[in-house]
Order: sequence, then C-alpha cells, then structure tokens
Amino acid sequence: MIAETIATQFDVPGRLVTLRPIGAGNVNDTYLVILRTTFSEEQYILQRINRNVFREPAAVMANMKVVTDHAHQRIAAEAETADRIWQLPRVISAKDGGDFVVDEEGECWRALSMIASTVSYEKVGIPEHAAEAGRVLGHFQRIISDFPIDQLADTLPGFHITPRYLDSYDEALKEKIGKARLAASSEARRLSQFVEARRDFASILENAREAGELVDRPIHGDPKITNVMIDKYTGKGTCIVDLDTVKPGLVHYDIGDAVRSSCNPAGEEATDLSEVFLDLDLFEALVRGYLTEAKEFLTENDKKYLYDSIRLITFELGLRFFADYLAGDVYFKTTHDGQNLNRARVQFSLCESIEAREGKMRDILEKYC
Ligand code: GN1
Ligand code: MG
Repeated sequence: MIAETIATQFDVPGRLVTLRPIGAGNVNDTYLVILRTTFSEEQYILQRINRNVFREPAAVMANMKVVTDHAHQRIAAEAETADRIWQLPRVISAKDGGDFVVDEEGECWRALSMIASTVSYEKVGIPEHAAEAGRVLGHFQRIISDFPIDQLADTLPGFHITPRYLDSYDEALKEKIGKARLAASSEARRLSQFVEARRDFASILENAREAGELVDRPIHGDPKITNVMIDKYTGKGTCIVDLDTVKPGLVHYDIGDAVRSSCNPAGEEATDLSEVFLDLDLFEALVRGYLTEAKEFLTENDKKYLYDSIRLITFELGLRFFADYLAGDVYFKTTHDGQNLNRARVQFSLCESIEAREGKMRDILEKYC
C-alpha cells in the first residue's frame, strides 16, 4: 500500500502536506511526513518494517515501547546534571490506539517522533564526530543497562551470532546460484579464502558467552554511524535512532559495530579499497567518548574482549554481505548488481586493517579502560 494512505493513520494533528523518503537503511523503508495545522507544522518519521527480516513486528514494537519508556525516565532523572539535552524518539500511537498499522498487504508501519535540528552522516571524517558516536552509544547502553532482559523479546534470533552466519554462508554455497556466483568471480573466490582463514575465530564471543565470561544485556544492535544523530547547532550527539534491533545480546556486538562503522573514513560503500582502513585517531576518539559513559558498567571480562569484538563484527558484516551476495541478494537492499559483493570486500579489507593494528588498538583500549 502506498505510504500516503498510511501517513494519516497516526495520532498526529494536521493535514498531510508531503512525505519523502529519507535515510539510508539497508532493511526498512523510512519517510519523513509533514503535516500542517492552521498555526503549526508537525513532522514525524514513518517506517515500513521489513517483514522478511523482522518476522514479528509486534514484538519489535513491544521492545521499542518498553525500552524507550525506560530510557526516557532515566534521561529525565539525570537531566539536571547532564551536559546536554539527551533525546530519544518516542513511538507515536496509531489513531486506533495500536503501536503500528497493518495495511491491506499485511505490511506493518510505525510512526516515531522526529528528532528535529539534527543530522546524521554516512562517514566520519573528524575525531570529534567519532567521539560523539562513542559517547552516544555509551550513553544509550548505560541508561538501558538496568533494564531486565527477560522483559525483552528476541526479535531477530541469531542476530550477531557469528557462527550462524558461517552456517548461512555454507548453505548459500551449496545452492546453484551460490556456486555460479563464486565460479564467475575471482574476487568472490579471494573473499572465500578470507573467510576460510577465520573460521575458528568466528566463535570467539560465543565461546566466551558459553564459558560464562560474557553475559547478555540489553543492546542497541545496530549503532552504525547513520543512526547517530548530531545536533546541528552544537555538534554534540543527541541520540541514537533505529531501535528495532534493541534486544538481549552482548554489548560487544554494539562496540564492534560502532567502531567498524565510525572509524573507517571511506564508509561502507567505498569502491577504492586503498581508501579503506581503521583510522587510529578516529578510534581513539571513539573509545574515549564511549568509555566516558561505559566505564561504569563494563566488567573486567567485558574489557578483555573489546579488541576481538571489533575484529569480529567487522568480519561478520563482511560475511553477511558476502553470503547475501551468494544467496542472490535476498536480505540487504541493493541498488545495483554486485553491491553486496563490494560491501563485503570493504568490510574484509577493514578487518585486515584492524588485524594489522591490533597492538596499537589494544594500547588505546588499555589507556582509557
Ligand atoms: C542493516 O538497516 P540498517 O541499515 O540500519 C543491518 C545491520 C548492518 C547494516 C549495515 C537488522 O542495518 O545489522 O550492520 O545494515 N540490520 C539488520 O549497513 O540486519
Ligand atoms: Mg537498522
């Protein structure tokens, strides 16, 4: 169903003026909706939840509701002493009172409040931005760290369990299309060797969890730099958006994802691999910002696995893109052929750069932990 028909079904005053696609998400479709009344303008964010990825949109929305309610209370309680106004979108109810609207085709739509006067970027160029990305993630994790995980549904089973992505990769290679795509490209074969050399490493966080060294907590799940909103006027981070992957998991998934996304100045869609690397200045800034908030809740065991989580989540995203390419581009949205293969090349290249900088990265982590 067209978004225009859905846009008027939420509890926002005014008449619909326009609606335009925004954001660069690889999963959901996102629009900015503008409505006007006689004396004001209202804007909100409308999203169609990708049912191919999120099989239970109702559970996603239930998680989002309870976590944002909790986070809003924590933000209010700390407001007096905070160095900025921290924000977080709230779920806007539908006119029928529900948390989302289901259209005739069974697609689920939700509305979220707009965090005005903020911007987000696809890449990080300066350490100040990386520091804000770290701070915003640390702040979010901290204010939800006391939320009981048994009240959160697992909305995406297997998410960030790296060995499971290896299984999907192996499955993809058994199919006709996977075999054909591998045979057709020497670059794909090079990437498959990259994967083979890291098979054992893929279980490092899951092994630590099984051994009881690491425990599940509420996590964001997708703290890539486009989800970090920066105040247009002050340059400070104000919030993290895209809360549909908030669920129980290891905080390491978030840390790894934030670093791989914020410390590669070339971004995820780079085509020239020589521009892809882990920038240590951006990394140091991100770690400094993150630990300002996270020092309070990270355990000694958590700290032990920080470097590995960065290497792992970068490898994992490369593997996810690569497996999706081999499976025929069925998960991540693409705009052109070979895009997922290229995205995989970028993440694997970044992973190599992270491996080459292990000593320096560990020193930086040590300095701020
Ligand atoms: C997807 O939809 P988006 O762009 O926020 C993906 C993340 C990846 C990211 C890479 C639910 O996030 O895990 O890191 O693409 N989200 C899901 O760009 O799979
Ligand atoms: Mg997302």
